[in-house]
Amino acid sequence: MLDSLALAHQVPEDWRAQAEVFNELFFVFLVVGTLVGVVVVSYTLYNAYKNRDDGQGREEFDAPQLGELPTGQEGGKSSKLFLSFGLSAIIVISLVVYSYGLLLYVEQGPSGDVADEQNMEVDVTGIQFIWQYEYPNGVETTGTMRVPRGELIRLAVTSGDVWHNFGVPDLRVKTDAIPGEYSHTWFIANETGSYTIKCYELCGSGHSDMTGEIVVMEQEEFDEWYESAGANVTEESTPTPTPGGHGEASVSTVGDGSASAHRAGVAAR
Ligand SMILES: [Cu+2]
Repeated sequence: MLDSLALAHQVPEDWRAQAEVFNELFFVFLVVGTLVGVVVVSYTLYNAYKNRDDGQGREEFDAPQLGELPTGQEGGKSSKLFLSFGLSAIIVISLVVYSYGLLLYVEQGPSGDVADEQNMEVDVTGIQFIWQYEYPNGVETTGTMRVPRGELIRLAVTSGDVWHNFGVPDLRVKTDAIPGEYSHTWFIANETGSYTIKCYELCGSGHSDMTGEIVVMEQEEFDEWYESAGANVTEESTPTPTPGGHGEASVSTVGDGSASAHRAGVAAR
């Protein structure tokens, strides 16, 4: 809760990290569950005390027999029944609607013009037993994914061999990595530092070593790294022109084009 206040100046107000959403869900369910529990247990104890056997016996009390439904003795019992069913229904339906709305947000991520422009999409590929990343400018890294703080990062996750599952517990991010398919997820890391990536699908003998790291950097620091890494890519991947004239690398062209398009939005902030 405090975190989200402190971060309000960095990202549009309706952008919330998945971790914040899940923390809120947990908090709301904890509070509502506790309140309902306290009311139910207190009311039960109160009635147990009020109707205790004090040796004086209430002769007019016509206790229901086994298999017989209580009819309501001193009136008002059926309205209590309706009240308790009604309240339960209201609480349960409200929770369902509320969590469904939040889970839709978790599925799709922040939307709107700002989110469409200010994001960076990283392709993630799981291969026995490493994680590889490809940035919009063509930079490819293995193991460590560098991202700027407070930025919307969209991930397109796939696999190069068997089923894997890309998960970052501290960012509450987890999605399948399946050959021939892309699973989409996203995250916003609001603090610099390092977050551990693990594989959550038993994928072979090296499964437990299939870890990686997300390094969250300050924007300027990231830009510096990104640009220098991008410059290397262009140099390295441009093949020496051959006499045949087919040497213009499509890799570097694609890299430059899509990279500047993506990064333009990010840099414009
Ligand atoms: Cu794996």
